[in-house]
Amino acid sequence: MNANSLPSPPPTALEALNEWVAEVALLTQPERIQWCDGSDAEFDALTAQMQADGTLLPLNDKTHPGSWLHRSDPDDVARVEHLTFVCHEREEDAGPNNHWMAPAEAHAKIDALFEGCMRGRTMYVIPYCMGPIDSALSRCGVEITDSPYVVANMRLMTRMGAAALARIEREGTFVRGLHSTGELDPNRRYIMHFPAELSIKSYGSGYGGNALLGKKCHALRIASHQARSEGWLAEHMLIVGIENPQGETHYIAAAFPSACGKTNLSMLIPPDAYREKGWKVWTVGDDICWMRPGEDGRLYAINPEAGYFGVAPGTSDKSNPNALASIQRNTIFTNVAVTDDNQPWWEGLDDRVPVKDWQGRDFQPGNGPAAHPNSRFTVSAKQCPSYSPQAEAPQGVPISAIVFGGRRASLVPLVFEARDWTHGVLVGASMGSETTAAATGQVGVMRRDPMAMKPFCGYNFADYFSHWLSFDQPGAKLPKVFHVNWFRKGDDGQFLWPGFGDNLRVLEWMIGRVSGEAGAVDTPIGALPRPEDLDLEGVSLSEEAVEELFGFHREGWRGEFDGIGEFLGGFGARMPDALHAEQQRIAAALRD
Ligand code: GTP
Ligand code: SPV
Ligand code: MN
Repeated sequence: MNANSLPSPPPTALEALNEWVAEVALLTQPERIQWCDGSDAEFDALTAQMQADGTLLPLNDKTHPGSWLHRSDPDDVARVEHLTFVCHEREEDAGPNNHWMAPAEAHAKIDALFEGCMRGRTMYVIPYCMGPIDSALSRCGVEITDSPYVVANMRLMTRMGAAALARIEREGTFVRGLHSTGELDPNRRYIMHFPAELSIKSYGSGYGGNALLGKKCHALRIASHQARSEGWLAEHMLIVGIENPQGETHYIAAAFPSACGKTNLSMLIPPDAYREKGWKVWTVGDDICWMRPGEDGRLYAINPEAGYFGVAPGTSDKSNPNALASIQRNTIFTNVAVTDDNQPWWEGLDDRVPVKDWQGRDFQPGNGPAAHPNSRFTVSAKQCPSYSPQAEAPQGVPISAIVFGGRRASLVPLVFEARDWTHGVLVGASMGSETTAAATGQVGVMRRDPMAMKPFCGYNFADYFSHWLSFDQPGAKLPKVFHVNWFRKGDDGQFLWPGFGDNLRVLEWMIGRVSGEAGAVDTPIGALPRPEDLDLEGVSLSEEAVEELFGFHREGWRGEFDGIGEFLGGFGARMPDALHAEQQRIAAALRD
């Protein structure tokens, strides 16, 4: 194909976009080019085509109308952090937290893979907007891909099509994302980011965060870098509204690493006693949060996404009824198992036994889990019963509290509060968590995952922490900062805290701290509630559980702070002095 066979006239007058599309077509040599308009007709045609070629398998039409199963290549089931690069001119701008390649080298390497890769295939051009179309906080991009599965997922996950294109034409700037599934060979796979160019190139994977470029690649890696120069924050956070019985809603943003409970917390159903009193929970976002200071000095947040790409295993009527209700129709399931009547199934859903596992083999327990541990559902956020009426508000929602948390089997209590913003930034910067199936590699290994952004920060963490610190300005009304751990385990290896809906008890305490009503005791690591400061009525906790969840263990924290000091030291002189000072202040208090 050559530039002469582009559709004429092209559907946009934006020269920069047409030129880029022509350039990519020249490189990748597609059979044809389809500009996506985001319409129902387009979606229906794509899903019909994928159903015909086996990319999508229809599910039980009575129980799950308009829903499909997609089985990805067994070697392509999660993000690939070791193949993900952040390509600044200077390595130190990417920082020790990223894999780095010089931009020229990275372009050469990945362009060689793109050469002719779309021969015989359709190249889709997807204009999309991250955030409400009419919000000043939103940012647009265009993804070019040869995967109809990516197009269908982008339709559910973003505001995609004509309205986005109109905004792009008005603004003139957009993030350029080029994607091809390629041969799905893990040895010919790269996810490359060029923050200075606002561009992304992804080759050789069709899965989730590797391929839906609006999500982690744009809305976190590129956006975090852009946010630094523009004075805002792009974070791996859910946004949830908690409405108390008086009808006041507090919005909380929470950063937990991948597969550590964001979707669940964002859709929480209050325990019965809370519901009866009138508590309500509203979902604004389940994975990504963009926020910036408003005129009143508070941080205002939007969810740049329009759908959920949620972890299936563990999702049930008990753990997350809102998610389960959301995915009864118009949902794409990826790598789940199926039952004998062709319903999607995963571990933790219920006690039925599936007939086919995620690879389409007859299910045999000896083959491992029936659903892949990182199997997911893709669904429009609008289908969530708790979808917040404020989720589309162009000005965003004001944030009352920021929460950090990870999977920590030991030491870290259920909840504590940072004493001020600088301490809060340290709490975020020193987050640790056990790895999960959301990325390839070993599961259950404790690593530092600052602000849940280890895989997603598009620049040097030291600069990122400085940027966070810079929000502490005169006139700023910053949220309080907390740390939670839903994953504390007892000697028997069982979770000590019931989690899920009962997490509202902890959020209520936070809101009480914000309004100055809830009690706590000061410790060197921050303010901890006593068990009586939380409403624990109806929760049965052993004495051991109470001691572990609410206790402060000085010895263990000394070791933890040594580790934190070493971690900060790994960034050299770039690490802000204020964070070193904060770490030293607490380490000294722990020695007293
Ligand atoms: P990503 O989409 O990868 O960013 O994950 P996430 O942070 O949204 O995690 P999600 O809410 O999907 O939860 C991941 C897993 O943790 C699921 O298997 C949940 O059932 C489990 N989980 C979530 N919340 C809790 C909790 O409060 N307690 C316990 N024990 N498990 C939880
Ligand atoms: C995560 O891993 O944090 C996800 C899934 O939300 S992915 O889109 O693959 O990044
Ligand atoms: Mn995530």
